[in-house]
Amino acid sequence: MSELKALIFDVDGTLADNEQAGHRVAFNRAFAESGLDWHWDEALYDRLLAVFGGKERLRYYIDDFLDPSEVPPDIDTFIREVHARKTRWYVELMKSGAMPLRPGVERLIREARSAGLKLAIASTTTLENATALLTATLGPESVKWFDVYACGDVVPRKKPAPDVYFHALEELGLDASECLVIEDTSSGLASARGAGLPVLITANSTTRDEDFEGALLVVDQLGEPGQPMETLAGDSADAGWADVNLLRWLHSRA
Ligand code: XBP
Repeated sequence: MSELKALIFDVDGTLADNEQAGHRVAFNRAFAESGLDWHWDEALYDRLLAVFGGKERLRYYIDDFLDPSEVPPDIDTFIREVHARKTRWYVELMKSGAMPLRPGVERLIREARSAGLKLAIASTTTLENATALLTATLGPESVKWFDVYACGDVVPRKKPAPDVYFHALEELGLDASECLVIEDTSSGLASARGAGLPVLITANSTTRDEDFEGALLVVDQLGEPGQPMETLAGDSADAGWADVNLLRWLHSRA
């Protein structure tokens, strides 16, 4: 394995637990603003998370959960407009400071920067949403800490297709063997593995029972001194938290 030169982070569920408390809330506000009586509760949203991407998720809901008589006429325009409203609500929510980063995320990002590693984002969500989360949690300067943003519609096929990770690698100018990905879902894992990338999984309450075969290590969070992570699969060398040394060691074994 080559030397580790970059960390590529997924956003939703990996940096923050923002699907239910962020994206779902923003969708519901966009529905109300659009004069729709739709409401996605937590249980329904868990099912809708099977499809990645907000616009794709809306289409899935319309196709599979609505009666044909309820389907709006110009569906492409409808989805684009509702999703644009949802993005505005999501950014507002982030600005209100409602969304903390998961344990260990800020520490690891700062350590990686000090160690001279490049940082990248590879996410299904929009660039606006990714930078709104970073700005709200780490400050506006943090947006520049990331060398590459591979986000949203930059590639036509979203995760679990590998396209977004191929795109991130091209923009980084690095080989897959020089990077490590941090993801939270089996679809994200499949996407990164499809691009030949080694993956550390930081599972969350929604994803912890998914199949993470092929990940270097599966933990329940990145951990902090005083708030150790739990190893769910793989060898963490008894580390209590994921730091650059642990990531280098994992990477060398990939
Ligand atoms: C997670 C997602 C996203 C968000 C919605 O992506 O599936 O679709 O739920 O985001 P990732 P948008 O794990 O790759 O960050 O509405 O902006 O598409």
